[in-house]
Amino acid sequence: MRLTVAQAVVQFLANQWTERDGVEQRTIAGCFGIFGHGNVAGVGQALLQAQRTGSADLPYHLARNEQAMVHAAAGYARMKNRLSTMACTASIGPGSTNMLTGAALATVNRLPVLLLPSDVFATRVASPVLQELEDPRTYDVSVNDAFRPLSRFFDRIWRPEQLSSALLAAMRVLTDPAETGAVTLCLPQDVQAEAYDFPDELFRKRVWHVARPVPETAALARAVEVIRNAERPLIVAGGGVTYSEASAELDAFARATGIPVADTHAGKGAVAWDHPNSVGGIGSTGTPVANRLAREADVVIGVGTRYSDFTTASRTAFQNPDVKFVNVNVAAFDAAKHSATMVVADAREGLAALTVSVKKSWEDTYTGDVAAWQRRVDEAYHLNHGPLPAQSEVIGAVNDACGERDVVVQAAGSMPGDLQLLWRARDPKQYHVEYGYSCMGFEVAGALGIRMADPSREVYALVGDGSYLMMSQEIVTAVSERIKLIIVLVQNHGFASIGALSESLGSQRFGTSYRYRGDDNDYDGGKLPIDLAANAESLGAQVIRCRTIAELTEGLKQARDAEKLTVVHIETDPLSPVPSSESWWDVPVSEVSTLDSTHAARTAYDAAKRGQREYL
Ligand SMILES: Cc1ncc(C[n+]2csc(CCOP(=O)(O)OP(=O)(O)O)c2C)c(N)n1
Ligand SMILES: [Mg+2]
Repeated sequence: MRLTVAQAVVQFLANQWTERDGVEQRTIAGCFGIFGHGNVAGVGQALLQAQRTGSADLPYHLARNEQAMVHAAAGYARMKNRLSTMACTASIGPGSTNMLTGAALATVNRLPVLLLPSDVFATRVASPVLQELEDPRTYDVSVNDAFRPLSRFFDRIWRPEQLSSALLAAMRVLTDPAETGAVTLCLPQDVQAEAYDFPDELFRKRVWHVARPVPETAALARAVEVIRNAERPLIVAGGGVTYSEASAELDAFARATGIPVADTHAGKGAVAWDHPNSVGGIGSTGTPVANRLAREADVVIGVGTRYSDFTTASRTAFQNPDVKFVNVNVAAFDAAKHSATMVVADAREGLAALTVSVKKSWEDTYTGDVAAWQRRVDEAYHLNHGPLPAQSEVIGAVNDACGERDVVVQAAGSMPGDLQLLWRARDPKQYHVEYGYSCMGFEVAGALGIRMADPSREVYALVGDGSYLMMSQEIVTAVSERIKLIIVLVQNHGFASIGALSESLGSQRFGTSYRYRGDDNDYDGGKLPIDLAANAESLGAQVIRCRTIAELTEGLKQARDAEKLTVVHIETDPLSPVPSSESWWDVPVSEVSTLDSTHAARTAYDAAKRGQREYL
């Protein structure tokens, strides 16, 4: 089949399918993009031809920022439990490097995205072309080499002959649950337009079976032995539980054994918040109940978790001197963490096979505490804080407004921590907090991808003013695509999160508020005359301005009933209180300083650091 390289890419992608548990879906459901001279006549022409002639089904979605379109693809992929994702085409130079942050986010979160950055001429006839980086030491480098460490598979298609094997490798990595992440195929702009006789077989329908690796019998026996002898076991449920759709198996295992289930950001909702064995989030932003159980645990059963520093409270969470880990994970890399007894397996298969016949009345050790904790959550939801409401009340109002299956989206600021602590998740796909890369600006773009992945669910993006100012332009994409989102814009004039962190580390909230520069050369000169609600309105959103929680509740109802994208704006008190996690996070404080505040923080830091340990 004589096609250009770009036409062949489009033709190929339209014929890729994933299959798990007998259900097939498109591996690449569509293509986000922004055109420039690097891709307009190559990939752009191929997408146009596919659309006009119906030769290939790969719908095109014009984004407003390349970083954001990768976030949208990542949100889409997470919502689809990594069984389907989107491709992203960008022009050469800045268009492509704008995708780097998105690539990192996808790879850190183990989410498949297919990136097609354009690249400089393979023939070099016109070098240096517009936006080409010149390296006097070699002509074999382009800005796209920056994707290498961020990608789980990276290739550059210098010649059409290289395309087939690269495409097949890309699909294998995207659909491998242990290896998946950003996959990058760089397409030089001249090669995109170059014709070649591709073999017909390249374009046949291909089905990529997404594996559910089963545990080795001997590994299971070792794991059962450790769990059987546990006195204070604790389950840590990570994102792998949700991706493998193992909620029923986790529920059965927890009920049968009575072992408490704590969750990470990616695992929240794997069992519902009011499940009899649920003890809420674990780690730096977890609940005091889960963190108390973690401190005492002698056996930690990590399922589908990569043990980030937030999960382990920077390795202070588990304080039992004899603590042992049993890790069920599809990736050996994660299963091996903390010298665990490794069960390398799909979470669902692993949990189903883990039959431990001991049941002690472990429930007695935590159900009372959980009930008391839930009363504290109720209080935080209804603080009556004033004059401006507290963020915890906003979270409560959104939690009340959310239907069982609706989705809340967040990524950075003070909200991920507050959500991990306070959110009551009822469905495995409800809590979409991107806390692997915690990337400001993910929220609106991610929400777009999430709603595209499942239009049957309302999507609530909680967006801080910092995140909003960094990247909110995908509101325009959503408006133009007629995709309804509910965006709750939380205005607190700067970084509540980093402000509080700064203060706790002796840095006095330096440089963390969005205010006028004042007399003492810091930003304490009063609120800025900015109106983010008006900004959102100008981008085509319907906007509801709320001053109180009662107004917010009403606004959220209206937003839910609305047909079009709605921004609900509320100002909150950045200093409002939240219950403590009774945990720690390692952020080093200056060892020497002429400031008393830093000195005091360093003393506290040194003391906390003594609780940090290796699990060997
Ligand atoms: C892209 C990016 N830059 C910087 C940071 C570091 N950071 C984490 S939270 C935060 C402030 C977020 O402000 P806002 O969205 O207003 O949330 P708030 O802290 O007020 O809740 C910053 C700068 C980040 N996570 N991501
Ligand atoms: Mg803020």
